[in-house]
Amino acid sequence: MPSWYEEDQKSKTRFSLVAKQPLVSAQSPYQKIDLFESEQFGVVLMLDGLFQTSERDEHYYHEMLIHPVMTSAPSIKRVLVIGGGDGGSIREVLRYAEVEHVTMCEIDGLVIELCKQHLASFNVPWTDKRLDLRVGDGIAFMKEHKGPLYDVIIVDGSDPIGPAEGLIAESFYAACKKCLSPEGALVVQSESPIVMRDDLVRIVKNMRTAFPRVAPYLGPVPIYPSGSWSYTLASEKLDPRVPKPERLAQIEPTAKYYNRDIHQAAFALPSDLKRELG
Ligand code: SPD
Repeated sequence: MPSWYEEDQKSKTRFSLVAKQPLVSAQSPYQKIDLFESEQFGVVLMLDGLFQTSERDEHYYHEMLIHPVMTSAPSIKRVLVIGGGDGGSIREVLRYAEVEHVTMCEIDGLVIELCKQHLASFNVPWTDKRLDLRVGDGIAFMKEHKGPLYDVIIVDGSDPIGPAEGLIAESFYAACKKCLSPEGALVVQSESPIVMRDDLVRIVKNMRTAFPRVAPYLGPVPIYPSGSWSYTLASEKLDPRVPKPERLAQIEPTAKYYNRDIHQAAFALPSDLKRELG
């Protein structure tokens, strides 16, 4: 009998992947963690019944979450990643020679440990000297942070249900702004523009309460509901559609999905979404 793993989206739609072999099913203090070897996407990570990442499609998500902001921000010396326990986001951030310091704050240490074991193919440079890895609540970290400001903040959170709901609140974006340098930029994953459009619209509206420039953009992620995903980049005045050639030159030769043309095209939005966002 094939074993199916199913993501139920608010009891309106279900998306499924068939497993060759279950690997782990664990309950951490924060969430249910499942890892399984799928037929088509290699090892897949699920949290609380929602697909997070897979060996075969992770590059679509991580390259598009990270590179538009990292190639366009004025400075990328100090970077903060909230969430991202599988390590794909910090791997992409650490590709840039200009990056001097990365803080990663992930709430669930068990996610990190299990991903190190079962998603070793992500090749995350966990021992890079520039990385300051913290296990803790990203919302509290942001509110309590008193140290040097960050040039870039990246929110690689789970879907905004339960504890992750705080990651899309107006107060969270205000806290991000306080931790950013005046020319800094924030980028967040902002859900499916098709089946979670209400969430995307709410995220953009909440970000606009803290930042004058808010730019959503799109890309494919095959294992996420609807296959189409959004990200939103916010700043005081950055035009994120213009990547810096010297940064692109560090990334394009090895990227699987991201390049300059994809970067620029990603900011083109469907007409109905443009109207909805106002
Ligand atoms: N529906 C999935 C949203 C997941 C966003 N985070 C994924 C973590 C990958 N690093």
